[in-house]
Amino acid sequence: MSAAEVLRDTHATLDVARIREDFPILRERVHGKPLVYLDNAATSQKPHAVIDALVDYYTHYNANIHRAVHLLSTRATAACDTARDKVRRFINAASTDEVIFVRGATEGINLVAQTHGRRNIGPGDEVLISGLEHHSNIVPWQMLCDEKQARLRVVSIDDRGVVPLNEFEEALSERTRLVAISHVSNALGTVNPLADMIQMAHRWNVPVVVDGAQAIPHMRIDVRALDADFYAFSGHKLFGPTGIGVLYGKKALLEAMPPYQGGGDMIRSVTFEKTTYNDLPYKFEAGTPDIAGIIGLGAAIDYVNDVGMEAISAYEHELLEYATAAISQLKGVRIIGTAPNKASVISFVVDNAHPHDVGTVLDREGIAVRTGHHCAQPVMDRFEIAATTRASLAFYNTREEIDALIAGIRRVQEFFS
Ligand code: C6P
Repeated sequence: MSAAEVLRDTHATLDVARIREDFPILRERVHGKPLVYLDNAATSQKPHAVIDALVDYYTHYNANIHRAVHLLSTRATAACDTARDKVRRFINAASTDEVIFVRGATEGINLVAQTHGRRNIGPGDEVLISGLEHHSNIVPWQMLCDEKQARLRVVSIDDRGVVPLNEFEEALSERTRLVAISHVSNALGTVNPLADMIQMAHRWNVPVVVDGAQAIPHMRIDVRALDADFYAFSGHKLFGPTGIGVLYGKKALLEAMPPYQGGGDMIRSVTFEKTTYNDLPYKFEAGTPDIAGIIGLGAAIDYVNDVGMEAISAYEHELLEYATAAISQLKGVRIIGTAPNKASVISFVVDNAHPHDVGTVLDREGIAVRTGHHCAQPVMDRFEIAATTRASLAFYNTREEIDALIAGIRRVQEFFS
């Protein structure tokens, strides 16, 4: 089905009024106004299905996993196994061995840096990133490069917030040992042409780590179609709980990597002389995992599957276009990040008003946006600004909420004129 067809279909299938009833928080009032939640890139709201899954676990079968034969423990273990398979199917991984539970995208990227990175990167080698990256996909590589006397090489973005593909290709060389790239920028919303980038890197036999934190809630991810070597994301941006995330890795790469942390569950046997490690995926999951988080993430995936990812993408695309057109018409407001392919994020600056003040005025109107550098300071530097106001969308947002945002921005302008 073409995007246009999906879009037409969406109006019939994506019943946003009905969907909103699944999210109890959307009925909250803020400063006496109905909540307009446009901070979904920071964290998304949770449907009843996720909240109920957490309550159900803690109420009926709270127990540690992989450690006991009693009924509660076997039930909790089975629920985590089921959730891991839900993740596998959601991202189309070949095996559950390739799905590592971590705390979030940040921990997933650090895991790769500290294991694969420390083993494979040496003096003079290069790690290639882009100018779009979140601090989580910069600092771990900086730390690694400092330790190994390697070089962190950056492909700059253009005035629209696009990573020029030719410059990306030219930056690859026999010195490149790893590429780390975001799928979608959290500060600008740019969607990178990931499949092309991965192909280019693979021509040099360079593995690619994808920061998928901002892509996973908005588009169908197929790690095998992308041929991604690693793909990290956070559950809380996917309508699941905080504290749980996923690192996908190709099995051969994960098998060749040393463990990240030592402790319970990641071992097969321990003596004071020698420890042998567990099989994948447990080799990378030391200690009691976030059991409730894993179960909640599984429930979030079921929920998203029920709504339908294609319908979500099409609806959000339409909403983003509506919001972009409306904001573009406001005099004295400049959108930062005008890539032709964007997802869910609109960053903007308002003349004569600091983004924090914009955020504060909008908050008084019940509108939640994020203001600041969005943990992407180099992106702000590139545009020679300190901060932006960022509205970020989810499939439960509506055109009426965008209208409320526009009215809120007008109020900001009145305030600071
Ligand atoms: N961005 C935002 O408001 P964690 O904190 O591990 O769940 O996700 C980190 C992360 C990594 N990469 C990208 C592209 C991200 O957007 C984020 C989180 C939030 O934009 C909080 S800073």
